[in-house]
Amino acid sequence: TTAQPQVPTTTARPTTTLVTSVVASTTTSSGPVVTNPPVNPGTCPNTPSGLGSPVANQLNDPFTFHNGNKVTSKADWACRQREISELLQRYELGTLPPKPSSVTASFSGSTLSISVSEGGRSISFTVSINNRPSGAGPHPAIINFGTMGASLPVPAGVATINFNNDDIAQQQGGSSRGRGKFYDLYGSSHSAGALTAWAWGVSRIVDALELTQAQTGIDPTRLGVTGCSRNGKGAIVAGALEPRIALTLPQESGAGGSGCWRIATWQKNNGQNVQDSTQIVQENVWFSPNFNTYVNNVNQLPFDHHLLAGLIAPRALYVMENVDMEWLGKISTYGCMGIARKQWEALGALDSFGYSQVGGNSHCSFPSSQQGSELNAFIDKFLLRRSGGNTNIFRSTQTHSSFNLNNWSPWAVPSLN
Ligand code: MCU
Repeated sequence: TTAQPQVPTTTARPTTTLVTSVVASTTTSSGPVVTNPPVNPGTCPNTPSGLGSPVANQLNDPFTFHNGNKVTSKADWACRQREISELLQRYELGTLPPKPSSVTASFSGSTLSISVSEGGRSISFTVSINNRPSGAGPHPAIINFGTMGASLPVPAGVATINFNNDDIAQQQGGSSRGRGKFYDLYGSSHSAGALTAWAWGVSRIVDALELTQAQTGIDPTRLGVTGCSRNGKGAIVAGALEPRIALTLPQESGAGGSGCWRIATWQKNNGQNVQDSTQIVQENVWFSPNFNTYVNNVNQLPFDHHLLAGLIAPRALYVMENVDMEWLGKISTYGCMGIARKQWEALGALDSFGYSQVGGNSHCSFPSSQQGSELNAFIDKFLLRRSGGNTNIFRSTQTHSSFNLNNWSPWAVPSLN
């Protein structure tokens, strides 16, 4: 039988989180460098086993540990993020393996080849790096889920890296469970769902970019990640699980991405045709099989996807949603991200958070109303590191008057230092 590594998140979080929170850029440009707060693992409380008390008609308090202690500082917040990651992996996403014992890379033409070995097994995969800006660089890049190119407009000055995520973990319905290069390496019964396997793949791309910086001219500290729809779910999970991603850009990710399970269930109970947890695990293999136990009663979960997003805070997140797509859970993503935003508020980092929900465009065709003052503002500030442009964005073209953000988040928002 295949041994399944069960590595606690506490060892899986790369040491790259051990950097200062918000510091001025040392490069020629003037925009901010925003990273996660420092982690001192020895000071983090142990996470009790078990689910804890159910949470109904509201979203879980980001600022209370699973053991009941309050989050009162940025150091506490870093510990709480480790805990949330561990809980998400345990009950929903499956285990994210730590960095493998060997990762090597080479770059030729536009192809970055990545080889990974662990426990006597090896895999290799390639990504293509396109639209590399001229000039010495180093240049920022956006990792795009899928081989077709980004479904949002990437401005000049930013390279695109096309990641064939289906090659790492398939998403062809139930029968594709455990198929793909991640499972060739870790075994077909590994607990990770496709979203976690893809995040692992993104981490290996970042490893490879760190190794080949002189050849590619890509700056591994200025990476974005994007994808639309199912691949948007992949983008937000990659941004959450990989702290070396500077800018996370999920497009129309909907349920299982920027939506919250509890709010989708509430919408469905109100007669709306939204994707919920019970349906999503039957449609595809995005989540761990462990999640199946909880999909009929999501109130048991010690998290929801506002806390998945909060793993990114205070790094930059710009969420794009489509108000015309009921299935994606338009109230769910609005409510989930409206409440997620309070984590950036607590960290004094609202300039790193955007949520924008507009309509008039078909699914995954990017609307121009989100381009100039929103997407470009985020890319300018966090990838091109230019100052200027408002990136404190929370808007929808619809008024979701049936949903009260504050009633669903009755807990206090501390000011963390
Ligand atoms: C929004 O993402 C998914 C959605 O979860 C599925 O239910 C639907 O079938 O496909 C969407 C998608 O990926 O569209 C390309």
